[in-house]
Amino acid sequence: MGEIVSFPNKFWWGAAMSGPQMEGTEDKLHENIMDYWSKTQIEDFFHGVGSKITTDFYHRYKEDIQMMRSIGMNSIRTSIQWTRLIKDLETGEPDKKAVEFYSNVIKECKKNGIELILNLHHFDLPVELLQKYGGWANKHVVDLFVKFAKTAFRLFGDQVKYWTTFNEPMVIPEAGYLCGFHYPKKKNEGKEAVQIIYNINLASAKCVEVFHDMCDGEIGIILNLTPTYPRSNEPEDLKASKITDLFYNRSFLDPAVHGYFPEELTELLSKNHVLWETTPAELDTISKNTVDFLGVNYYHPKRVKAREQVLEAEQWTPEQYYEEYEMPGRRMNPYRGWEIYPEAIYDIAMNVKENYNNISWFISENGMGVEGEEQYKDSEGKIKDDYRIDFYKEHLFQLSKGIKEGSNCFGYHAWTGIDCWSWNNAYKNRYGFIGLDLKTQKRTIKKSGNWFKTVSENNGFVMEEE
Ligand code: BGP
Repeated sequence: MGEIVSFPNKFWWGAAMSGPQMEGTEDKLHENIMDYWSKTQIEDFFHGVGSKITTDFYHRYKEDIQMMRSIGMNSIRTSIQWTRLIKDLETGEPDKKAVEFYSNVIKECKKNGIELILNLHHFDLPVELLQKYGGWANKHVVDLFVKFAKTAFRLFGDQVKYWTTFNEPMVIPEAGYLCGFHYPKKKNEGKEAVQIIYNINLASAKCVEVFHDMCDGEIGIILNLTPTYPRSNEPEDLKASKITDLFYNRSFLDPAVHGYFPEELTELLSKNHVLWETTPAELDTISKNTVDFLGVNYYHPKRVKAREQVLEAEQWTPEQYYEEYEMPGRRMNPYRGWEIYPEAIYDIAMNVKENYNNISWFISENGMGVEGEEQYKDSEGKIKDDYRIDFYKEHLFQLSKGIKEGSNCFGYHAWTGIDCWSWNNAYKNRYGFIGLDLKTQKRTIKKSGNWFKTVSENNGFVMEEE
């Protein structure tokens, strides 16, 4: 007999997904940057699969929601696509067909007893706003986003209780403006990245403000908190780790929960002449409109060391303070190239408890993408993904430890329910509890899906001893 790993009453068991990765583009009046990128540079995408059809949730949402319910989910998150809901991006006027689609999704969740969490932005800026205004670097785009949010709240705010403003906002400047792996694929554009961080924080706070004026529910933000660990306790490594944490985690976490940016961060940016443009009125909005709850996406830690060589870059970039550190003996998921380190979930739980007012929070994404899962199919076509079950058990074990020590966590959402499209990896790595045959769109529950049902029903599981 092993250890019983249990969770609080009414715990959310479910999964996250997003509009751009699930729906397909049919009937959309606008393209987001991911649609545009995959249309114009399809060679960037694994096996040339773009966003056109993806998992066809636009047509199959009923079957999909029922299937997710059948494997024990009591809650799911998806996103409303700005490029689908809004007909006129300048006024925020909605499109009729889109309203019907999202109303139907909400209804189907209700019918199945599923708590639906609606997110407003999942990397899916309308490409026109990038081309016309320079995207998130421009505060006019912030105002247009708030118009979209208002439309969504007006239409669905009385039917959906839990909302989130952004999914992993840090990925927008990091992947799009510093590292160049998401569209618009810019590199080392430090100043622009910094302004984007600020503008998105402002957009999120403005949405929180209008939400509370218009609706009775709760609104949060989903952050990819990537705990940062230094190579050693030497002062240079500690400094590298501190700056990395300030920039990649705390630049969103502190304003979202405390209502202000960390002083050490603004000092550093200011010293380097890259501090964002701001006004006292905007800072006031940020300080008065903190989130009601927090979603935390966790996949892997970030290990860093002090730079061994000076970084030659034309512009300021946070990378000049650290280098990635490959810890000897680290466990890897070779398909995604991410380290597996479940203990970080416990560290996140303690950090939220001790430094962020023990705000109520949930794991909003956690998962393991694996390539070539067909090789694990049994004779009936079921994928025996024991590696995924082990991955989840280890992470849940750490989470339960944090909860036992008082961290205010109310749920666990995996990434993801049904295999879905990914940003340039397309369908390479599969994450779902439910497998997808891309040719036929047939869905088949994996072994992990059946396992998840038992975990949800028992509100826990037994962790066998090694
Ligand atoms: C998160 C995103 C998801 C999802 C997931 C898996 O960062 O919020 O949208 O894609 O990561 O990552 P990937 O698809 O890159 O393998």
